[in-house]
Amino acid sequence: MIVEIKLPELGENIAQAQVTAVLVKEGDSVAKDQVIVEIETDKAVIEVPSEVEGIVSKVYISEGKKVNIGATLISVETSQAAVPAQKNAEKKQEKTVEPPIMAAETRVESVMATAPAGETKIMEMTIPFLGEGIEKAQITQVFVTNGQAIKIDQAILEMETDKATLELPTEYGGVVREIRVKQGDFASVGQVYMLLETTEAKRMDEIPVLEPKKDPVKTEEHAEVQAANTNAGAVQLPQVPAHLNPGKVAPAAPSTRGFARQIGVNIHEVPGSGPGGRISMDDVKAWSKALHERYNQKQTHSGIATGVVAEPLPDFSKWGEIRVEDMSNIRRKTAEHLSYAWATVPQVTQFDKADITRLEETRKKFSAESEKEGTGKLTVTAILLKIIAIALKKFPQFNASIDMENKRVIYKSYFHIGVAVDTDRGLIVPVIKDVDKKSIFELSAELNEIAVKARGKKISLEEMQGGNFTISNLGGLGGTAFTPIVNTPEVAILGVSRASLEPVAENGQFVPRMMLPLSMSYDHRIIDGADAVRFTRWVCSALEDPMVIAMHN
Ligand code: CAO
Repeated sequence: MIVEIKLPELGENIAQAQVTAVLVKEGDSVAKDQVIVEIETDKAVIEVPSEVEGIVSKVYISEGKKVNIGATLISVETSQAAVPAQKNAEKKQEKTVEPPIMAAETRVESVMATAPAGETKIMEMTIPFLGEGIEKAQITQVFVTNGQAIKIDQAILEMETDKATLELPTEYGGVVREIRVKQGDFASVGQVYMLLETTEAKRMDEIPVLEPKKDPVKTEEHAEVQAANTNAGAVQLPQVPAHLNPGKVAPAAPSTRGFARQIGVNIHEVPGSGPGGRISMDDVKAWSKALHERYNQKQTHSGIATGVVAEPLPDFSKWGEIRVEDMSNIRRKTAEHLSYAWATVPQVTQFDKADITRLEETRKKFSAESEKEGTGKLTVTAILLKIIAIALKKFPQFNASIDMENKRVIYKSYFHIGVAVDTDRGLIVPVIKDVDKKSIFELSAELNEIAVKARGKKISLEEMQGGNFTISNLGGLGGTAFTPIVNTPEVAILGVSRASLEPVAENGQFVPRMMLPLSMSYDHRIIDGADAVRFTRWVCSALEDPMVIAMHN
């Protein structure tokens, strides 16, 4: 018989929800409790399970559509006698005692409760794979204490790797028996951080479904990733599947999507091994590992020798008192990255000065409006973001990367710009995406937002990737000029120092003008000195006449 699966009650005042992923299609087998649809309300992403097992006979919804509570999502042809009357009664009773919102977390718990209860045992919880090339992380916070009851997906630790700060959720519920790390410790991947008393019930996304129908293409892709992991000699990274549309929500649990985001993996690129291409945590880890292996192989093949034998340090304590501290992960990564950039890129710095007297008048006028609108104060950095995006369009070799291994230049048609942010943990460079498509007000709001996030350790690895060019404005602090280091694999970086009033000769007389010093470092392998002058001059001309932005935008 046919059973219609409807959109359940989602909570008070929620009349409808948007479909973000349809995980089954007509003809698919579904198991009872298998997630069939993912929807989003203004409060949460919710997974809707099938109430019965059978074959999907019709799908009434599609991604992006809004559906009302009670609307039929799919119908399932089942051999069971529908949902037994007694079960219906139980369900009604459940509804009166359970909170109406069937959030992902609530569902996990309910699956745990109904999963075959195993014996209570003590499990050693280990630091999982944290991302490409990351072997250890510093524990910056421990959220739980001995004896505390915890739920699946609850954050246990906050850790700082050399790339980002991330929260480690538990994959099992239970009671914390022993916490083996403390704030400030460095913990290695694979190290036991907690003993957990648990019934070892399986996670929701690990519960096997009834004979899942596998998408043959995706299964092959997944096999390639697995092969890449085990065959270090011949790493073949699977092609990004063409049908994956980054605009859509990927078929993965919110916790899996969050994990991918935290370790800097684009979830849309990950081949899912589950039914209907559903992506598990293990799929994300396998994909990230394959990317890392390819990266390592490229480093070996490119034959770039950056290593210089380190001179041994003298014993400084011979000359006075000293204090020795481990480098933080961010400091270590910055040191490694900048050494690499300095040693491998033949870089030159072009200096110039822009007369921003007129721009300052305009900026101050609009800054008041911007603060009134709640988008924060408008600074020269936000205006420079816009100007640089236009300049990158005019000078494409500044919006490129060099592939020395294949002797190619990669030109990018998107305009993502990094902004160096000074934080108490060191330098962090979040990336503002699609700068060319945003207004200066929008850029100002985003700049304020990412600076706050970076300083509050809330920036994810994904938000620091994909930049084509970097702006480093030290002018808020002072200085007349500096030579920034190109942030590889980008090919240019703009350093900005403090604007000050200077006497400028005009019609035989000195007049006071507000001058902004610029220092643009560039990769001389792709950018010639004359191009550097043209680029920097163009940036100055755009700063000098605000109409230039309007004319070229
Ligand atoms: N000249 C003169 N004044 C400047 C200026 C400049 N180049 N740049 C900013 N200012 C002013 C601002 O207008 C603001 O003035 P008010 O307080 O009077 O409004 C003040 O300095 C502070 O600005 P800000 O720093 O808060 O804002 P911003 O948008 O200009 O910069 C950010 C944001 C994140 C780039 C900045 O805060 C920062 O962290 N800079 C350091 C970057 C860094 O460390 N680079 C080194 C990397 S190594 O190459």
